[in-house]
This record gives sequence, C-alpha cells and structure tokens, in this order.
Amino acid sequence: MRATATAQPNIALIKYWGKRDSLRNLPAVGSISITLADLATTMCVEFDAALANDVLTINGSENEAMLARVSRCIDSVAGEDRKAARVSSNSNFPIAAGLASSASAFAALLVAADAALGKKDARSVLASLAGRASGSAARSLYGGFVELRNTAADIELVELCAAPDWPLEVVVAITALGPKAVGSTEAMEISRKTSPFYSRWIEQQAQDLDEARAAIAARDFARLAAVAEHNCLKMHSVMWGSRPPMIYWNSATLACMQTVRELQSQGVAVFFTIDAGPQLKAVCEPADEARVRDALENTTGVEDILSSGLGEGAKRIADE
Ligand code: 2P0
Repeated sequence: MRATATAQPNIALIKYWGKRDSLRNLPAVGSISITLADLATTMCVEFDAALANDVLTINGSENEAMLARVSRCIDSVAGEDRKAARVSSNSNFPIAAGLASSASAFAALLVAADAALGKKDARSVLASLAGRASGSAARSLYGGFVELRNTAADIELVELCAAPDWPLEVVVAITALGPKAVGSTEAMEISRKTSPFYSRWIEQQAQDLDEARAAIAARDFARLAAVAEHNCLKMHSVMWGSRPPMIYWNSATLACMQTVRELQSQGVAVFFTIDAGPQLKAVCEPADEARVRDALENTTGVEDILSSGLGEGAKRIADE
C-alpha cells in the first residue's frame, strides 16, 4: 500500500480568482494554465495499519501546519474509514515562493494515494478531487496548455495543446521569498465581498478564455501575450480595489515588468504574468530564454532566477 508520484506546478495565463462555492472549493471562473517541466514535487504515500495518525514530512522535516489539509485530501480518495498514512513530500524549488507549490503537491498526493490504494481512478476524477484541495491543483494533473472549465456541479479539465506541440519557456524572477501576508483562499473571499471590480472580472472571463483558446489553437504568441497580460493586470486590479487592498507586488516586481516591456520594445517575444505573490513569470520562446533570463537577472531587486520548459501532468513513478 505504497506509491510515489510526481507533479509539476502550473502557471495560470488566464487566472482563477474567486470561488462560487467555498465549501466545495469550486471556482467562480474557468482558467487556462501551462504546466512546467523542470520544477517538481515528489510525493510518497504509504498506508500503514500500525500508525495511529497520518504523518507528514515536507523536505525532510515533520510538518503539522499542512497535515489537516493533506489528511482531508487523502480522505477524499480513500474514504474516512481508512488506515493512517505516512506521507513524504519533496520539492526541488522553494515552497511558499508564489510558485503554486500547493498545486504540484496536491496533484502528486492524489495520484500517489490513488495508486497506493490500487484504485486506478480516472485522471478526470483525481483532477476534480485535487480541485477540492486547491483550485489550481486540478490543472497540474494535465500537461502543456490546460483549461479548467466550470460545469453545473463540478469542474472539467481539457488539455488544449500538449507541451511538445508548442514549446515555450517560463523564466521566474524571484524577488522575495517567504510566505505571503494574505493567503489566496482568504484573499479571493475579500475580493468577492469588497472589490467594486469583482463582478466585472467574473463577467469578462469568458471572453478572455475564448481569446486565449483561439491564440493557443493558432500558436499565436502575440495574441496570447496580449490577453494573458491583460487578464493578469485585471486580476491584480480586483485585488488593489479590495478593502483592505491586497498588493502582492514589491518594487522589484515592477522593475521586472519594466524589463519585460524593454525586451518587447526590442522585438523579443515575451510576456509577463504575476500570481498572488511578488515573483514575475516571463513566458517566451525557447530561442529567447537566455536573453530574457539575463535581462531579469540584471534587474534591481531580483534575488534568484528559475526557468523551465513545459511538461506533462502528474504521474506515478517508481518508489525511491
Ligand atoms: C491561479 N491563483 O489561477 C490563481 C492566480 C493565484 C493567482 O490559483 O483557495 O492555492 O486553494 O483553491 O489554488 C492560487 O490559489 O487557491 C491560485 P485555493 P489556490 O493560479
């Protein structure tokens, strides 16, 4: 009753921000993301009748803070009447760095728990359960360009384009490490309750999704760049207009945006996106990766750079 799985974080180009059902963690809007290749979380789950309670280890240290969420996620696939589990999670990138570590963690957790139980649930079922644990985690079950759609009572995931069919690179400029002041779950609720822009955000999402889907189908970089930057800045406008306001950027985030603008003016095919944190993610074509990386590395306030191509969805791997 032991299995190991790996999953990569994903970066939303058309963002998920807001919930229509907090209890079931159903998003208010659809979203489109790209799954990364080189950053990964590996999760090992072992059910053991000799254990009294679930035990969670993250990067080698026992972790109490995330344990309840992890246990609930295992219950969702195993049922509550189950053996306790020993869970160990290892990521090759900084967690709490605004890189959606919860997405790769819960996607890998569900694949590993399902395999350890010998259940062989469909990917779509695991994606739906991952979404209950963390909205963005549903997308990490799939690779390449992934759309999360709302259905009447649930979500469904569609792989719009496999990773090798449109190779892009993501360069992440890390401007500050450490946990965010307000977590996404709480921030989304504050936006829903207080931002005067929230209802327009919800109303306009379908047209941004249509535009991004068409750009991806046509492999039209400029078209995707325009709608992705627009959607990102619109999401942040919702946050800035909330009470209290939620400003996740720092001065280096803005400096990185300026760097991307300068690269664009020099004819480089690159665009930025920013999530609920201060890191800037620059998306570009592989031929421009070194130039984009170099420009961001030399931007004031950038502490570290990570980069990755696009990869596959969560999968089981051999036990370590
Ligand atoms: C996204 N974010 O689409 C958006 C953009 C942050 C900004 O999904 O409450 O950790 O656990 O469902 O998935 C981050 O929120 O939120 C997120 P919950 P999650 O990637």
